[in-house]
Amino acid sequence: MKPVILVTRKLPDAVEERLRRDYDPILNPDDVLYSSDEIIELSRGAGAILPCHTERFTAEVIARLPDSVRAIANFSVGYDHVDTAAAGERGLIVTNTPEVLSDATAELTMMLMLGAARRASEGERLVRTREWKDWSPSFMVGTQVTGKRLGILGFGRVGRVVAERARGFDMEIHYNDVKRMPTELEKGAIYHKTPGELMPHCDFLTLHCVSSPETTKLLNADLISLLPDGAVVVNASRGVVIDDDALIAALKSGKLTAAGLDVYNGEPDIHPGYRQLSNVFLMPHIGSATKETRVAMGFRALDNLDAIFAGEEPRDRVA
Ligand code: 8YV
Repeated sequence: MKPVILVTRKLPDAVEERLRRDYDPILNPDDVLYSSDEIIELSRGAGAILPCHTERFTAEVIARLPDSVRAIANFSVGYDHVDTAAAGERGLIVTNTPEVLSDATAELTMMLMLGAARRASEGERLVRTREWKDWSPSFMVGTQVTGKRLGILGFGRVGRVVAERARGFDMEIHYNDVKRMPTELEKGAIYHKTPGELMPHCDFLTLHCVSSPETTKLLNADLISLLPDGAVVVNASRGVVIDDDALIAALKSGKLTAAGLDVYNGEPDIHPGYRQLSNVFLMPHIGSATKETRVAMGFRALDNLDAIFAGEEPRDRVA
């Protein structure tokens, strides 16, 4: 008998095809957003759950999962929506999908950087609303990206691909991470021991750290005050890394020129302050949203499930 897998969201056709071939999947063709109670109910008899970051597995939810569930194979690289300690205690295997989304997320990061620096939101609005009437040498003047210093907070897989792409814009790369990377991964990037030491070197700052108690509200008023005046901040990691009130205040005061954001505290119900600002370029959490990447994420989650049901150690085990 094929193992039963609860798939919480509608996945790409190729992924669902492979699911049907190798498993007995409970699919969600209408892509309904399930409540925790529904997930618990639907997973009765399932051997594993294949969720997205939209489903939260708190300690309480994990405790109520049916005994049949052996694994949570996430369709995401981030797994802050799963209480891994509670999962570990219960003997649940948890996996994620690293690497396959680094290129797509780095592309989106470049888009945020360029969009924020070159005032993409304002420009697009002017064209769409027919408010664009004229041209002048001072019209829609933004900040140049080429040749600037880029600070990368979190020099993991995504951060390093961003560095690679930014080198194409002749940017000077600076970074901070918990430890210094080997020279072959640094490729000339300049290491700073603490986030505070990194800040003064960032004409542009991009955040690529994982969500954790240590990184919650890491970019706060103190850290922002250490950035050069007029810096641009970009975030395609997790919203929790930013103290929204502090970022909004800095964007209002002119301390920061602009920001480009793809992820938010409480998304999709974001801090209302962002909507009022013209110097923010806002995207709806689409870092990994390319056809190629979404299929690769699904296949990677299935590779992990294949290993688990073959009694092997899955490649991307995080708990
Ligand atoms: C996904 C992400 O859209 O993988 C992640 O951690 O944030 C995004 O790329 C989402 O999480 C899919 O579940």
